[in-house]
Amino acid sequence: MATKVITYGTFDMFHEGHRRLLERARELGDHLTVAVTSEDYDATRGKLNVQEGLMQRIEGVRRSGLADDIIVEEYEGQKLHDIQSREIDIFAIGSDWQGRFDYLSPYCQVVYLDRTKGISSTELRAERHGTIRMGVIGSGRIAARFVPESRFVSGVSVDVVYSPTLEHAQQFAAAHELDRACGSVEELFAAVDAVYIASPHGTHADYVRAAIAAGKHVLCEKPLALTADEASELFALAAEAKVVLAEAIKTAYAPGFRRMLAVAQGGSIGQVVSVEATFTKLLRAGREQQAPDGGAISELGSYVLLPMVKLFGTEPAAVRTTVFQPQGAEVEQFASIELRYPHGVGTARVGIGVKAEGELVIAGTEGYLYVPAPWWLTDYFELRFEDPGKRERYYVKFAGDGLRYEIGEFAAVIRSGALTSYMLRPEESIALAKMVETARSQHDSFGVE
Ligand code: C2G
Repeated sequence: MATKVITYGTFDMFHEGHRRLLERARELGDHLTVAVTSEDYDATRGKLNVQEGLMQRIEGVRRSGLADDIIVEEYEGQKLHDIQSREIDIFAIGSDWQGRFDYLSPYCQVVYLDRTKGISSTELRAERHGTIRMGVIGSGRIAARFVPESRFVSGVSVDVVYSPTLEHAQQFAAAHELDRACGSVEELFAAVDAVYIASPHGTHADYVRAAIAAGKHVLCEKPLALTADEASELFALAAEAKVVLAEAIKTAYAPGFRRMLAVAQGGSIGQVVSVEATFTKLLRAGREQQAPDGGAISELGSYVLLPMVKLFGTEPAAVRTTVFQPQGAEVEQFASIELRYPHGVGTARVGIGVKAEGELVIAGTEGYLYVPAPWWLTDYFELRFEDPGKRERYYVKFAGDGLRYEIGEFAAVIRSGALTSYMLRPEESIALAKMVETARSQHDSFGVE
């Protein structure tokens, strides 16, 4: 009896990594079925930036000459159906999915094939079909979430990492199947088109300057800079060098948050008068608890100030901050930032040693918009009115942990040749830096005596 193998994928801009995967899948048996994802299915599973239509992607697979049969994957759960109805013996998939398809093992053999590392760096530039090669600076908590999320963005390939401690970079590269760990930033710059900076706050600006000087596009974790002057300088450098500089405030790029802003601005709640946003995280020990760059404001301020900037603008008439810093703590644990604008007020609360309800309330002259915690991962919100029976509910997909949306927009902006994104404009990032700087300077704390 012939051994039947099946594999699944988007196969956008069919490349060397895809070809090698199909070759090895084929060698596992006598007959290979390749299932190509439909546009709808990619949308529901949160795959972003797919460049080619279904027909073109099928054509790419067909031209490889490696598939005996090509089918379309249209819905969640289809794999189980295909395997049973087609009497499949082996399900093969790349190792970036390690463990994720073990649930199929009662029905067939599940094989994870090593993904091709650094595929885009081994191909000639012209042959890369516009794949954007990215490198990661930093190997900590956020960097670790970035790599798996990047795999959901078609046309982006994260292949290299740099960390001042080479051993950490090597461990990171091994854990995330990257091509290599770099011993210097220069080595990293030489291997990529763009960088993601996920290093400690105080080091962001220097890495951004170095990356821009090397002609690389930059996606930098928030806060991009801790002062408005520094943020302005960095955006000016990027504009001059004609590279994209984007601040990675993931909420700004999330479909639910953008939808929520559009509803708030669309007049359903009348004129917006008040915005209240809270974000707290219990971060016991670590860099966030250390002076001079840690503290609730620098850690979380960009998130809670974002809706203010989006709804009221970049220039508050006044900012007033009250912070709580217990004796013995190096940095503030909680802060309440009040902003006055010509047409409204904002209240932003942040905490790294305090837990509170992380909700967002946008009050207008006709009603209010309520986003339950965690509002910064917006996937649901409600419109509420004087009449409690009148309520409108909105559900918006938020896939994975949401980093893919900022990566997707960053790549789309690079590809389009534009240098900035309307989702978070340079002047908005600069305004956020200014608010964070002002709030931190108003550190007349009351604490435990
Ligand atoms: N792949 C690889 N090496 C690369 C890139 C991709 O081995 N450098 C593999 C992937 O692991 C996958 C296949 O090529 O097995 C297709 O990759 P994609 O087109 O990115 O599709 P993917 O999102 O992995 O879809 O139902 C869909 C499947 O779950 C996988």
